[in-house]
Amino acid sequence: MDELREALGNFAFDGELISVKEFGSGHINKTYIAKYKDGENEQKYVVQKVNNGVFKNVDELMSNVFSVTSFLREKIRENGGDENRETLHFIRTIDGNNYYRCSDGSFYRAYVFVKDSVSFDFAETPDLFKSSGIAFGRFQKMLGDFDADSLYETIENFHDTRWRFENEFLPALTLDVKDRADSCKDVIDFIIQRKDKMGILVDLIDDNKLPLRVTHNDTKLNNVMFDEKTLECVCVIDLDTVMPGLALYDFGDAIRFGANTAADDEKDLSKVGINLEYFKAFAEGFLSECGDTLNQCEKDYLAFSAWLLTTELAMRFLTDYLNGDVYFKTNYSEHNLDRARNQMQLALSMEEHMQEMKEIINLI
Ligand code: ADP
Ligand code: GN1
Ligand code: MG
Repeated sequence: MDELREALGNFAFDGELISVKEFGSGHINKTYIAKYKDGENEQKYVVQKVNNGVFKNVDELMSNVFSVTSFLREKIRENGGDENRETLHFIRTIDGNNYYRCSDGSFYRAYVFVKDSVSFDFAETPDLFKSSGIAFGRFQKMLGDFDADSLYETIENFHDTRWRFENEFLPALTLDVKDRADSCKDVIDFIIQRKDKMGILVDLIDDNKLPLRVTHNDTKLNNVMFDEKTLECVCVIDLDTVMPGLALYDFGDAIRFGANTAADDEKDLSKVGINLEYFKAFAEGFLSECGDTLNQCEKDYLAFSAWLLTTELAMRFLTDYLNGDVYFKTNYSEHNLDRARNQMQLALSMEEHMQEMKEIINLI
């Protein structure tokens, strides 16, 4: 808490601090809401401790998010939108830096809380999920002419599933530092049996069939803020992994989170599966914004990408479980294994319904 107080004192916030509390359900950073009072006005700020184990180079990370948000602000203004609400608004430190380094070496950053907005861990209606599809599709479209070469790769090979298999999963399995491999043979076998399909998208990039674009890469439903009254999408947040990637990564990752019939750590696997109504709703929203910029190969692999990103995350959760839970935040010792099994079950359900998923896309 001392470091948090130290950080708060070093940002250029208006007014006096009234309260600060932990917030949100992200798996990576530690997020706080700080309320300030300036005369009659109350202002909420989001303050985050950046996970420096995950994001090794905070200068490069913050350079990316500042340049992307500056670019978006300009675009939103040109389109007649409200740039203070429709993209993240970062607060600099008193010294003018884009993050603060505490005396204990931890890193903090701050932004204005998107006014009158809420985020969701679960889409109660297909319409809400469709709206997140609009947000991510629009995000991608707006960044269509952003200079991809100016971005750093904040996490290397982030969605290179084959690279993760060879360089993360297999070494974790071989070392098995916590002696956990025997307890998760089902998921290990599931992953190994699907090894050959993991390289399909990266091979299509190498063959120049799939173009690299500036993409979000972490398109969970709770990375979109919605207007608390109208429930329309307002703003895409969590820009830490914005880097060159595939439109398919954004599509697939959003589906695996939002079109699961259960939460992504539900242990009762009979509740887990692909919700085709939600799949359709998201696809309609996403494609209504960026569909005309996608080439035929991208369209052909939309359904597959949902399967791939689900399988990739099953493997990432399993890898973290084998490594002793060093990457994702966990609430209990089997949490990562439960998540891995959940994603495995979802991927199996998608395998069963792949033809229907493809037909849904073809009819949009
Ligand atoms: P993580 O990388 O850990 O997922 P996020 O940046 O997604 O962290 O933030 C976690 C949660 O905090 C979000 O899901 C959202 O509910 C809330 N949040 C983050 N930034 C803002 C913001 N600018 N305005 C309002 N809420 C926010
Ligand atoms: C992490 O930060 P958050 O919770 O939005 C992760 C994603 C995973 C997701 C799984 C930088 O996202 O890649 O899909 O957890 N982000 C990073 O829930 O690894
Ligand atoms: Mg997040």
